Amino acid sequence: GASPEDLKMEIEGVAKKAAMEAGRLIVAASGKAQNVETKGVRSDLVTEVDKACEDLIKQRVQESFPDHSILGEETSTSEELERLDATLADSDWTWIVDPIDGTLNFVGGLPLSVVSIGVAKANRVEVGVVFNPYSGELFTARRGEGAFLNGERISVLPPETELEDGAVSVGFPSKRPVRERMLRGVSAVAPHARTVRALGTAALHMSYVAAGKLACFFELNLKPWDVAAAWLIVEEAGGRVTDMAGKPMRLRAGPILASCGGQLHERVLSLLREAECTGEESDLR
Ligand code: 2AM
Ligand code: CA
Ligand code: CA
Ligand code: CA
Repeated sequence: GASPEDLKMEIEGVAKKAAMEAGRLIVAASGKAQNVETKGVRSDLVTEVDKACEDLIKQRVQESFPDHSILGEETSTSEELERLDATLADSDWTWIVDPIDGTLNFVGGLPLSVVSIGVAKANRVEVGVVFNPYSGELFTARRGEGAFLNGERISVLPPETELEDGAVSVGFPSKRPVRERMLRGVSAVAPHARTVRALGTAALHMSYVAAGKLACFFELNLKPWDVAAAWLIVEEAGGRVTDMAGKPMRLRAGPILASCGGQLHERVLSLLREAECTGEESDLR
């Protein structure tokens, strides 16, 4: 029979292929989406391409692993989300899929979106794949095996990196009160950083932290599919991922700080604490 390592390699192979297939749909339709719907908040959009990519990935998973579960942004119910930590406590493999991370960029025709596929067992992400179809950047990780960009080993910036020498990246949540809280955090951290970037995709920010291209990333109110894959990629690249109060990350996500670790992580946490930008339970709803 196949060893657990063989199974993880097989999962990674299927995830890579599915992400690259979805990536072709994304690039072909970038800036040309026809059916753009809002999901509650006016800036929270979904297109027929988000749905087509999610369907395609689900189909590829079902073909190869019919007994695996799938939690996708555009098809999961809020109940499935609430139960996430509990359902994954058993031994099921669960694919956590964001078919397009960066939908607002996709709709606006900005070439910055990725496909994010994290595959978890018993509450832990074991395989992570993030694919940027515009650049061809493919970030991958298997637990315990390191993190890779197009097959080359990557690592975060050295942990002794100072905030003054690091590029900070952030995202802006769609709900207004949460965005205002986020802006307080950005105001507190930005004056100390080398520079600040906001690329519109949490999974790409985190992957760039893993590759040492950005020192850190923080954002309130993220969802499991935004972070599952890149969480593992950052940790396998030697980085640190916590919530914005410094507590351990959970798969249900929420506020995230991903960084190269060390003093930079602690410094950003303390600036966020002073600015009262650490996330609240109500943000998750
Ligand atoms: P999306 O493009 O898949 O929706 C941008 O700041 C980041 O936040 C993106 O990763 C984006 O993912 C995510 N995002 C956008 N709207 C969100 C919402 N309502 N809740 C949680 N995350 C959201
Ligand atoms: Ca979305
Ligand atoms: Ca997303
Ligand atoms: Ca999405």
